[in-house]
Amino acid sequence: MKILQITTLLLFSSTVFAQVGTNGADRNEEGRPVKEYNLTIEENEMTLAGVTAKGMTINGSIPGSVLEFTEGDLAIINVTNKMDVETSVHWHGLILPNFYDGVPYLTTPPIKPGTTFQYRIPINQSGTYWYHSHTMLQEQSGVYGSIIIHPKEKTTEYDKDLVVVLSDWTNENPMNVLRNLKRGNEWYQVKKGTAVPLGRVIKEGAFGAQLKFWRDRMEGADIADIYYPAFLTNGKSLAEYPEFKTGEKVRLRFINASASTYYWMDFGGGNPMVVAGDGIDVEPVPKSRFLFGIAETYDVIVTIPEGTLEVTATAQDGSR
Ligand SMILES: [Cu+2]
Repeated sequence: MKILQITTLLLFSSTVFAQVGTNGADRNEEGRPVKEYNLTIEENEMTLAGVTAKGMTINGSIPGSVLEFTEGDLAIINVTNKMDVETSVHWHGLILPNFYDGVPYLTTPPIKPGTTFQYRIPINQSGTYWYHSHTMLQEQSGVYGSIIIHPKEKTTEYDKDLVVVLSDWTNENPMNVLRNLKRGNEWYQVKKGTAVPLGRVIKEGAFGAQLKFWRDRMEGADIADIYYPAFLTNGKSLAEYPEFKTGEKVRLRFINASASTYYWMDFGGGNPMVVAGDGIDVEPVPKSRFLFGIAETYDVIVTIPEGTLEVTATAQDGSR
């Protein structure tokens, strides 16, 4: 069995991405091929990686649909808001008319409950990008998805594509998370087991440092502020792709759609070559370990070995 296995470690869950209503044949007045997608955002209770929370889904899933285009297309994206709060979609990394940038009250009107907003974006670039809500803390609740844009002429040799969206998932109301952070208490450190009892601080002779931390309102272990009960790879704790064959070159399009998590990416083989960063082609560079920041994208071509290739994403604070 040759399996490409990507894991953020934890239990299990459902839903990958689904593509919707595409239309490759039509052309607009300028002669651009028109590619149209319909995205519906609604509130759904979701169990992801064994953790159930009130989520916000796109076409019923987290992450939302993969939007696939070719450079030169006209993207028409109809976003319907079936929630009882307003929403928005920002197209992260796309070069587009300002009016469609999706920042509510700044560039684009918010999408009111029960309405549909149509985005019309001429696609003038290629690469791996993503989209997310730009309203309140909706991104943490699940309003994000991926964008793939193929170049007019192929710039890189590979056999297949796979989008890999990483994200963090909490069963807390994101507003409560923010409130806890603003209070500057140690709630999440206690949950992670990184809070140090005062007795030990004094015993180690670190009381002065602790006083300074308190004065600065800093937590003791501050690599990551929030405790997450789950991290997701395409909506799962363990995502497996048995469809790839030994010797195939697969372009993994990694997107860090987390609200608050950096990951260490580790490749257990496959001669990983980084070929793009944030959508832009780079001189291919071999890398089997790198730190993956929030909102970044990296394209990595791997060669499927005999057996299983495992890629691991570990939260920077080591919590999962
Ligand atoms: Cu963004």
